[in-house]
Amino acid sequence: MENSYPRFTLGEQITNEQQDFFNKNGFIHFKGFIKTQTVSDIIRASEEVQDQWIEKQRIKVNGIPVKYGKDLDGSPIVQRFAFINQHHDLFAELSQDPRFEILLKLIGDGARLGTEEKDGMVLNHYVNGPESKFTQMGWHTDGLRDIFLGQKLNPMLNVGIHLSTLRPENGGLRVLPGTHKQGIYKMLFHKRYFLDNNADANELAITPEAGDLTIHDGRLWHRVAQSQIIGEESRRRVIYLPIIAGKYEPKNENSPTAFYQRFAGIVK
Ligand SMILES: O=C(O)CCC(=O)C(=O)O
Ligand SMILES: [Fe+2]
Repeated sequence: MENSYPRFTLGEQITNEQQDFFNKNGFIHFKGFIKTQTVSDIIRASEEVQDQWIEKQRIKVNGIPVKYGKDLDGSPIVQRFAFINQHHDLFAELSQDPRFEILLKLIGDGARLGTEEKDGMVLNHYVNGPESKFTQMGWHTDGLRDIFLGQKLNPMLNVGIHLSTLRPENGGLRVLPGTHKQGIYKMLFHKRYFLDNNADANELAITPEAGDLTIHDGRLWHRVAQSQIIGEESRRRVIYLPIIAGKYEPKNENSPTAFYQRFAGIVK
């Protein structure tokens, strides 16, 4: 498994070098987007939302199922929060960081942050312990859901804000660089969606420090590898926020749960 790739610094605008790297590889990694203190504040805020959702036994947010699991001590936790930006001021503020405007340019004109669309701002929390179920995610592209919904495949990028520092043995995001340019057939059939958890000889391990930001193209094949470490050191939290183009389709509490969301629930 390859693990060397450049880290960039986000400035006032995307440089030609950054744009070229992103166009060629379908992902890019920026160091130090948020400070250590902010990372801690965000984690604490997610625990506040978690307490409320557990208390209210919230099953869905805007039609998107809340994913529950067990922590190392057996206590209930939320492992996938959708639209977390609509449930805590800190996440709402994070989604309004003006630096996202710079990132929108990666996709071209007419792009926006999907704060009210798709799954909004998502927070994933993985932990590898005796009762864990949500420890990995099989190979997939994020854009497939548009095809499932019978829609045109609109340009889509996924911005990741990483809240945990990872080494390759911690598992985490694995990408197949360049696969965003392989056309619709490969996008549909390159691997078995969500069922294939095997390492690929060409995969690259994304190894962020807490506070780093990554972006991947919606057509890029990727997976989440299971941590080889068990226990507290396996804990991993990451936020995703989509950059989208095309028709504006906000969701609300009456939004239906789509078929692909049950399919996408195949995670172990
Ligand atoms: O947890 C991650 O880093 C990636 C998750 C992911 O690929 C997804 O939710 O679509
Ligand atoms: Fe994904």
